[in-house]
Parts: sequence; structure tokens; C-alpha cells
Amino acid sequence: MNVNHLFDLSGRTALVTGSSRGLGRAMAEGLAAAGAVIILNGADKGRLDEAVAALTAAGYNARGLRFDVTDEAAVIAAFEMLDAEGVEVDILVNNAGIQFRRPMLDLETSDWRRVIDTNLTSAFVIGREAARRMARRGRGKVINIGSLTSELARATVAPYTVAKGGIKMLTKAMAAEWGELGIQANAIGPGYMLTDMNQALIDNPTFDAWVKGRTPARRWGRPDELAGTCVYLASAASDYVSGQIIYVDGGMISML
Ligand code: GCO
Repeated sequence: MNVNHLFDLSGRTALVTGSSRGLGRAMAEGLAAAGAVIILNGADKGRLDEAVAALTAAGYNARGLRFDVTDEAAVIAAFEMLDAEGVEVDILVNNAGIQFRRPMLDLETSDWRRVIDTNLTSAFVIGREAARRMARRGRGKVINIGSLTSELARATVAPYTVAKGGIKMLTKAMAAEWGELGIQANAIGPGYMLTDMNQALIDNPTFDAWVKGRTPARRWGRPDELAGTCVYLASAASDYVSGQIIYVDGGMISML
């Protein structure tokens, strides 16, 4: 039995939100390396152009699609533009996300909403637009990005925690409703990763020691360490897997 072809994404197109940098960009590169055509997304034109140029220079087939994931009209317009071009999104990675750290006693409702809109509501809206089109073709892959906070809370990041807990259940809701349409929806729960978003935590010696102490692997994760799981969930290898969240966390969530 040859299993390599199960992971081959040739002929597939993947849209990865928030992929100008960080985890999104690393997952986009992984999908590209497995053969997919990549649509990178970001809100900042300069950063997006730079990421497209880097992937193209590496020999991958990549383009940019700039829109703000919290702007529903812009999301719909982006999908309609792809429709007009005849571009079909076979794989959607709902990765775009922000962090805002503040104790709840001091947290403004507007900041709460901003995080929930960006990290959770966008995954529903973009997921719906992608899945309507996938349903017509009878197949598709949705990969939502959760977090350790899909399971566990940490002080100062309540809206993020609530959004990521929601991502876990949104993934199950998608799996329940869209399975009969030939769409599989799963999530990846990254542990503490070396990204710009986490730079303040990485630079804090106390936090750094806490992460290394709490993680069985005794180190932070690298963004490229999500690529394999992302390719698996985007590929035929996971055609009977849906509604799952796979933690890529060096074992952290399993250890007290
Ligand atoms: C934080 C971090 C989180 C973690 C995540 C691990 O401030 O708590 O930025 O985003 O990286 O919870 O999955």
C-alpha cells in the first residue's frame, strides 16, 4: 500500500487567512510544498505582497487576496471575485487571529468584541462562504485554528480563551452539518509557538521558564511544526476524520 498519494495536494487550492506571517504563513508553505495552489490573505498590503513574493521565489504557486476578516462585505466580495475568475477554494484554513491581554476587571466591551469578531465570528463567516461553494462540488476541507485555550484558561486573555473555546465547538458544528456535503472540518490547537504575537511572552524570562517547565518537550514550538498536521487535515488522508481538534503542543495539554 502506497500512502504518499494520500497527502498529495496537487490540483487543490487553499485559502489561508492571516497568512502574511506567523503560523498562517508556515501552514501556507506546508500546503504549497504538498502541491496546493495558495491564496494568502492579510489586511496589510505591504506584508501580504512580501509573503506572496517569498513563496513565489521559493517556487510555489501563490497569490494574495487582501481583505479584513471582520468585514463581512469584503469577505463576500473576495469570494465573488474568485467565483468570477473560476477559482475554487478546496481547502480553507481559518487562521487569522489577534491577541489582547488585559485582566477582565479592566477589559472594555469593545476590546472583547474585537477579539471575538476576529478570532471566532470570522471563522463562521468565511467558513460559510467557502462551504456554500464546496457543497456544490461535494467536497472540501475546513481547518480552524484553536489553541490550548480551547480547553484551558489563562489569566489576562479571556476574550481569546472564549473565542478559541468557541472555535472547538464551531468545528464540531461544521462537522455535524457539513459531513453529508462531503466537507470535513477539523481544528489544530497549537501550543506555545515562536511567533511575533507571542514575542512579549518569549522575551519575559518568567513566562519563558513557565512554558518550558509546563511543556513535556521542554521548548517552544516552531511555526513550521504545524505544517504536517495541516497537510494531513487538508488531504485525502483525513477523509473520514471530522470534528476533531489536534493539539500540536509538545504534549503540554496532557501534563498537569
Ligand atoms: C497568550 C498567547 C496564546 C498562546 C496560546 C497557546 O497570550 O496566551 O499568546 O495565544 O500562544 O494560548 O495555544
